[in-house]
Amino acid sequence: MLEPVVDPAAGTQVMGVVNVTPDSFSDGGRFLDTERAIAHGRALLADGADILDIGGESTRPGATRPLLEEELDRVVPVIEALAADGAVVSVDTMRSEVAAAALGAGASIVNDVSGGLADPGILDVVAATGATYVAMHWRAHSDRMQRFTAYDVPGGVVEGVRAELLARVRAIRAAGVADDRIVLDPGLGFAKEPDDNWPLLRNLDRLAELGYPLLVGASRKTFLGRLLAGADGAPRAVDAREAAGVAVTTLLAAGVGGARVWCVRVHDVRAHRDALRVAARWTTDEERADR
Ligand code: PMM
Repeated sequence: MLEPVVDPAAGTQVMGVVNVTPDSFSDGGRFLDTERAIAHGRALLADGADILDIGGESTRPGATRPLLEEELDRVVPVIEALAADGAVVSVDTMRSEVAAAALGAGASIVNDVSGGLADPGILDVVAATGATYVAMHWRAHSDRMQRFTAYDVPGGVVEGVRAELLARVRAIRAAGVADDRIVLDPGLGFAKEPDDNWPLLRNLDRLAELGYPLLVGASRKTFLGRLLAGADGAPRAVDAREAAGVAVTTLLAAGVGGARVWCVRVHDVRAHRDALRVAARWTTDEERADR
């Protein structure tokens, strides 16, 4: 059985994103994609990542799903190499077969953006192995999730997400996953209008009340692109949203959402790590040692 990954006493963890998806600028095939992803993971470790999140399925709005075999071919060799380097590895998948293969290859966390809704068998894999399980709030696959952005309940999106996550917690526990292996995630950008993400960030305490550590993925998301839209209304480009994501991390670390966040899932690890260092130093009384 795997040991739990979450140390409640540790500071905010940084999860670096390693997307293993085909590079449209290269015709080098699978080998180059694999090598590039491994090199990227090593660079994120050097930048201070605590965890590497390795995924072979894009979940950006509108994305279509890869075949199972494609997803396995993408992630397993990358996980093997980075786990052999000693990295704490998370697999970003909704499929039980991929979760099982990833755990066999050295991963210790299953990051399931569907919270067990896409393939309920994934919960049995997690329970049998003792893996840590990140359950994100989700309503539908990415090619149609933006049709499901209505939260017609008292309290709106915050209470809607809370209730739906609580239902997932019940299913996850019923499958035999231990409480100290469960992490919850509000699922920023998934079946949410851009303006829905802000109340979720502002009211993270409502999700923390469920009693599990929280993971938040704001990095490079559309809602930040919309916030930073130019005068013509066009959203800021994906690769120019990092500073806004770092601001989110800083505010989370300062507890502005009313809750401590266990982990942030980010692309530019060094920038977010720096922000967390500032926040930690700000709140630690080491004045004497400095003089
Ligand atoms: N976002 C994406 C993918 N995986 N996993 C978790 N737990 N939380 C997220 O917010 C999340 C995720 C999509 O973002 P990307 O396309 O930039 O990786």
